[in-house]
Amino acid sequence: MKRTWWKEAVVYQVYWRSFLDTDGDGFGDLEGVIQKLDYIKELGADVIWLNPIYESPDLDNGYDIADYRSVMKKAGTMETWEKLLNEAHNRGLKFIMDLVVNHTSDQHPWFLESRSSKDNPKRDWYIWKDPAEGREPNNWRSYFSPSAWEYDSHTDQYYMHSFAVQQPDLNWENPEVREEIYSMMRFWLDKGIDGFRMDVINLLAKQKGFPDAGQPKNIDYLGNNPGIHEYLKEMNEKVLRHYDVMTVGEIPFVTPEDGLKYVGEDRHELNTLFHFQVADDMPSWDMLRYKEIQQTWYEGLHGKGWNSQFLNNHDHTRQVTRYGNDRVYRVESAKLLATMVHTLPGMPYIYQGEEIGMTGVRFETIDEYEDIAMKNKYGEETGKGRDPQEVLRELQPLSRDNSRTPMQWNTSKNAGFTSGKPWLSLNPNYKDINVENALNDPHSIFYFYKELIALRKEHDVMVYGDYQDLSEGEPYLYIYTRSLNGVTWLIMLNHSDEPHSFSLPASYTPNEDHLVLGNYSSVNGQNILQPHEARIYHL
Ligand code: TEU
Repeated sequence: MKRTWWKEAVVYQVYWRSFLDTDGDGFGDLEGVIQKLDYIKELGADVIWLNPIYESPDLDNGYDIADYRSVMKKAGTMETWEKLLNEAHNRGLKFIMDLVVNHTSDQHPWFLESRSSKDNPKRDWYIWKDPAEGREPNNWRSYFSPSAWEYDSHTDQYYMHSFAVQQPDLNWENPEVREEIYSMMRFWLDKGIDGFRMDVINLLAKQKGFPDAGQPKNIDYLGNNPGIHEYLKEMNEKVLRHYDVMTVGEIPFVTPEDGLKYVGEDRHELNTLFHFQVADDMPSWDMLRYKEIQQTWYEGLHGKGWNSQFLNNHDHTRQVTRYGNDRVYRVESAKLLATMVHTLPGMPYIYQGEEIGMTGVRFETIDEYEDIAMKNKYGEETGKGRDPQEVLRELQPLSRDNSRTPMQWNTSKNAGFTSGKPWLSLNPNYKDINVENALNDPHSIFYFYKELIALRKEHDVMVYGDYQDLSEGEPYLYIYTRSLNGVTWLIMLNHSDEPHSFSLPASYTPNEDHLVLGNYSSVNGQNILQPHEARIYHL
């Protein structure tokens, strides 16, 4: 496939509010990101993805935007943002921003106007419907609440919201809305950013006629509806293709077949995507399902479009806790998961703290949590009369706060994250797990990531190589090759707490001298993989 800079890149996601606080308000800030750019550079990442920094009431941590063209106070000022962009570019780092255009905050002036009267010129900028026999227009659920509709007594109509009540959906059918969004995108692109991560971008088009859903609990009716590709093609034509930038679409509920429609190189829509088959189908590790997902996406996109690889982000519990073993084999298993993500086909994403093996949390009471998705669900379930403790226990493992606790820099108070009161409690394990320790230990997870990233820079096979799974049906071992122009790499992973042996056809038997990277200091028997052992060979 055609070479491009972004295909070869490793992205580091900065959840700025939990990164580094420099003014003592308990929230990370843009100045904090500037101070840690050298750290990101040291790791070797190429691109920074910054979560939303726009003016916002901040009910959904910045995903409820009240002004697309200004910076929220907690984060800093436009001046600091510009300094951050410059400083990143000075270090050769690319910089992409979150684009959240399925919905705004209910405090956005557009929505305030829209709700003010039925004949307001902005009425049609959002999705308003009459009650159906005195009730919601249909039975759709939203992500964060039992109904996707909120009644507004002022005009006796409902508005639609795919997420919280405070996040009304924009009406993309309205050309004025689209032009306004395109102009806002140019505003940031003209400042010199290198692309966008596009929040739930496949939700923009709504089902025509807003019919009741057969299974109102499965909310996939919110996405991938007719019209979505016309919007994305228009966005590409009017905005994106005029800049040398990358785009990664957040695309829930998508199969490889439909995924190709978003990222096919001949389609001129997006460059790459996040699909959620792993996150949605695998509450915990499931080797067979994972291989199947990799296989079908590889076949679906091979030679035609580009994938992304990630196991966690600010919405999903930290990977070593959810998909590894953070109790007995934290270091080994963090390195194994890293090896996998960085050697499978697609762009690897690193979520801040992953590179030191940060783990999920378990707070004792609901009051210690901040995640609006979790809090709403807790209210909904306890409202049905369920036992609050039981509901809490049920929601803890996948609460979004698992990955949002502040970055653990050192052993000092609040892990060096803030001198004030942190907006979300720290994980108490910061005395052991922190950046300072990682940088002082040549065998740390951090340096393992650094090596993986450095290898990608030298070996095209990691980026462009063909993929072949040699371990289909095998429940613990994952063994596969990547091959390009006569070079073949063999990746061997034992995703389990027990040693496992394997046998490979002679042509795949590795020569011990050809070990490129491994997470155990010595190879213990050529045909046995230790618990959570990962090896990369050059055949
Ligand atoms: O998340 C959308 C979202 O909830 C999905 O990505 C979900 O994780 C996926 O479908 C798997 O089930 C985005 C943001 O990342 C999130 O933080 C926001 O709260 C949300 O959009 C609303 O803007």
